[in-house]
Amino acid sequence: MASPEEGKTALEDQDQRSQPQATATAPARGEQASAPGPIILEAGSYRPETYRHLAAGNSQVLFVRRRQPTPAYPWRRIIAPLAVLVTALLIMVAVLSFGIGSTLASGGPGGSASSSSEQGTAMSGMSSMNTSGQDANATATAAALPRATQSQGNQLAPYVRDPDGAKHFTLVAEQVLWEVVKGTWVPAYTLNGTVPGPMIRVTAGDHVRITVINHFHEATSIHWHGLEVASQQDGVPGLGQQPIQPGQSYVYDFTVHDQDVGTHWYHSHYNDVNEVAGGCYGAFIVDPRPGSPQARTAVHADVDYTAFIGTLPGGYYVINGKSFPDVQPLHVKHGQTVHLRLIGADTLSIHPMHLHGHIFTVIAQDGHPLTQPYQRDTLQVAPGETYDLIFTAWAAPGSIYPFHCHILSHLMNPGQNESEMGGLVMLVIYDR
Ligand SMILES: [Cu+2]
Repeated sequence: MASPEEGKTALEDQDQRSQPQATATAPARGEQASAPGPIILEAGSYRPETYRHLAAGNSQVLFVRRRQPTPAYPWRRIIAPLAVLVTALLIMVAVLSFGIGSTLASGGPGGSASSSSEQGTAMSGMSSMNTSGQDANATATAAALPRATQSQGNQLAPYVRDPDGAKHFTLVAEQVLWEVVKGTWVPAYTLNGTVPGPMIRVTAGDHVRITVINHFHEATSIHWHGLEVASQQDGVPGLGQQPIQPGQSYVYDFTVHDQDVGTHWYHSHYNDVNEVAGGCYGAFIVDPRPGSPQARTAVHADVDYTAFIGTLPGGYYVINGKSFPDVQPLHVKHGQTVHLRLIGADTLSIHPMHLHGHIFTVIAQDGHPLTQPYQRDTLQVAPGETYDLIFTAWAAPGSIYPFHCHILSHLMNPGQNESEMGGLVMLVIYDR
C-alpha cells in the first residue's frame, strides 16, 4: 500500500488550496530532518518513522498537513452535483403530486450539502419538521453562506449580570461555512459562529438567562440537555414553546440547582438531524457551590478539557468541530491530573474512544458522579451521553499519544486512503 503522498514535505503544505488535485506529483526529497531542529512529520501518516520519532520523546515534532485528500475520486465531484439535482427534481415532483407543495414554503433550506454522505438523509426525528425537500436548496444556500470568522469553538461564553442577578448569555444562531480541515469548508449551523458553540459555565444556584437569536434560514430551538428545567424552558417546539422563527429570539430563564452539577450540554431540538449534525451544540457545565458537600468531593484537576464527538456535513467525523489533523491537541505536563469531559454529539453512531498509553478512570456519566468509578482504556460514547474521565499524565515530557475512536473507518476523512489518518483523533501532547 504505497502512498502517493510519500516524499512530500512540509514545504508542500504551503498554499494547498489552489493546487490542482489530479495527481500527487510531489518528488521524493529524501530525509527532511537531517540537522538538529524541528522534526517535520506529516500528520496522519502511518509511516514507521512517525512512531520512531514519537518514541524518542522529541517535543520538537512539527505536524504538517497533507494536500487536499480528494484526487483518488475525481468522478465524485462530477456525480455529486448531478445527484443533488436529480434528487431535488424527484422530491419536487413527489411533493407536488401529493398536493402538499405548500409545506415547502415553510421549510427552510437545509445545511447538508452532500447527497453522498452519511448525513443529510431525511431521518424522522422527534422535532424534525419538513426535512424532505431541504437538500434541494442546500447547494445554493451553502454557496451564499459567509465563512466563519473564528477558527475554534468551545470558548468560554461571556455573560452580563442582569439587575435581578441573573447571568445573561446570548447565543446567536447563524449558518456559516466552517473549516473542518484546512482548506475544506462545510455548511454548519453554529451558535455565535463556531462549532461547538460557546461553553456556558455556571455554578449551582445561579439564575441563568439565555437569549437565543435565530439568524438561521429556518426555525430552531435550544434544549438544555441534562438540566432539570421547567418544560417551557426545555426547548422542545410544540411541547413547551413554539419554534424560534428566523429573525426571532427567545429568552430561556431558569435556575441551576445542586442536582444539575456536572458535565451537560445544549443543542438544537428543531430539524435536529440537520442542525445538530451541522454543529448546533455547546457545553453546559455546572460547578458545585463553593463549600458544599459536592464541592468537597469534586475533582480538582490540573487540566480540565471538554471534547465533543460529532459529525459535520460531507462525511466528516469531528472532535470539537475539526477533523484530524486539525483537531486541537490536548496539552498536558508530566505529573498533571487531567479531567477530560466527553460529550456525544453525533446523531447516528456510538464511538468507542481509546486512549493510548494511559488507563483512565470514569468518574461521572451524564454529569453525575458514579458511586463506583471504573477504569478503562476504551469507552463507548453514545449520542447524547457525557462522560467525565480522569487520568494521570505519567509519561515523559515530549511524549505524544493519540486519543481516537476505535471504529477505524471513523479515522478517515472523505477521499483519504488507507495509509492516511483523519477524523476522530486527538493528540495528547506532553509539553516540556
Ligand atoms: Cu467512531
